[in-house]
Amino acid sequence: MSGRLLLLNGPNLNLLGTREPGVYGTATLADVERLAADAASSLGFELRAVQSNHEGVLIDEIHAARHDCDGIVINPGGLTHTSVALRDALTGVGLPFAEVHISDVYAREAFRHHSYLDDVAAVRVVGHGVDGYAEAVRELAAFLRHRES
Ligand code: CA2
Repeated sequence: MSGRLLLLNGPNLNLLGTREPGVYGTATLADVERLAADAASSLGFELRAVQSNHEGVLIDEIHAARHDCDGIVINPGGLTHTSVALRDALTGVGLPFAEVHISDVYAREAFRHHSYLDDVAAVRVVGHGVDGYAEAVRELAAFLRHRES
């Protein structure tokens, strides 16, 4: 199967590789986008990568994806734990999506344990570091392939 995936990174993920290496590692956002694009291309998918610190921009990108993407890989950052609007955008467009978290949110503060997306995500990869993005791409591609057959 060939197709296109949207990779969305939410607030503060532009800081990857510059601070908190003990929690998020040393890879930069550019490294993450490259590794996800490589994983996608090895499976015959193109990948468009967008990072934004603004909830509305992320929602606009999700809406636009319904015209040209087959699925979405998203690390919503802190919006994971707060945003009904992001959930509504994802369920509204109806594209299958993978929720990724670099850190193990369940081993951190209690406010990170709740996700507004966990019950509607097709795939979840939590706490596998930045390699989790490649894993999410592979699992989402497998989900799409299985759905097509
Ligand atoms: O583990 C993850 O990927 C998170 O989605 C990252 C969010 C956090 O709010 C979630 O609970 C878990 C925060 C992203 C902030 O990223 C930074 C990276 C480097 C330095 C500072 C922040």
